[in-house]
Amino acid sequence: MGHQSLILLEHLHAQKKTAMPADDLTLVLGRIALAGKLIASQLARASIVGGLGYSGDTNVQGEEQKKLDEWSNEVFVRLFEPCEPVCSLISEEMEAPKHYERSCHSRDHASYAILVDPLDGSSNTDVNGSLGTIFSIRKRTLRHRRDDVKDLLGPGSQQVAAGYVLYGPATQLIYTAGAGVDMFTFDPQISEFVLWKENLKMPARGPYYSVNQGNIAKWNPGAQNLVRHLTSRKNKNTSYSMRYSGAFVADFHRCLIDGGIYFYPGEIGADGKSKGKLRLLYECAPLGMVAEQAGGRASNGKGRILEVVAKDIHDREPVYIGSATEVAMAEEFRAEG
Ligand code: FDP
Repeated sequence: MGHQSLILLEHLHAQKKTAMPADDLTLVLGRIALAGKLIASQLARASIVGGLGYSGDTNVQGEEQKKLDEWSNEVFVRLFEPCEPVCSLISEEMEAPKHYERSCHSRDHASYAILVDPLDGSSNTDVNGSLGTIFSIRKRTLRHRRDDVKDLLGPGSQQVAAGYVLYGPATQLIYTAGAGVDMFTFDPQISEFVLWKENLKMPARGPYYSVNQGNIAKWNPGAQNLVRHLTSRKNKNTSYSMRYSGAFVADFHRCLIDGGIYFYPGEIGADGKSKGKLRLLYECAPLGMVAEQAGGRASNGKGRILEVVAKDIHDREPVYIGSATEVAMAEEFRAEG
């Protein structure tokens, strides 16, 4: 078989210093890994089992849902039913949180909420492009009032673990529990996630920027000037290549490995999305935690994403994320306009 690396479960058992007790982390990440395997397999078969296209429904933010969005959400809802450490699940696809029947205070130790974007980059489903799942794990502190989710709106620095699954040519699981970033690749021959890189560090600067430049006319002047700078070709510090996949997870993953910046700025104008498009709790904050744990940065253009407090579970936030050099550059341009 030729495997010398640890599989996910062995790696989790060997963990010592994490922000979440090892037993709880093992149970929750085990469920996420299982969801990742199921979603990867469904993505591979969707075109031959009628699983592509729109479902006819819209989500809470008024976006048309793909059949695969709904299917992936259902996978999470079902898989966490028997996962005792998790008492609440918040998803991009559901208007209201799902609280499982067990109560949050029945355990001797902490209970958690999982916040998830089950299928990120869903415009890629029908064209066999890369997609992802993003997850964030937070401790529940209002344990006697599980319907009140105020305790989950605090800054992203309160996350105890976060990460994503990337569905590309390979399926990979990347997570942090506050002690560095570890990466696993799914090996279909043994149906396990196998450790690929431990304590990964993001390059301090990189050659790429990722943004939907088709929207440039709608952005704030700071973001427009940032792109002018990145493409001005005056010297090697202003000569970047653009890569944009249409999936935040895939573009962030490139930054993590090769360095660079992904951004989704706020828009100006009466009908503009002043906070951009990405959701704070289940997109920006979790990938922000991964970025910081890998030595990178995540900003809303003005300051650290992990310090932003949400008003509502579905809040959006502008995001500039990736290598420290390029994120600092983005903040400088944003400060000017
Ligand atoms: P999608 O709506 O297709 O799920 O999460 C939002 C997101 O994808 C990101 O993954 C992606 O980077 C971005 O939106 C794409 O939006 P644009 O089409 O506006 O570029």
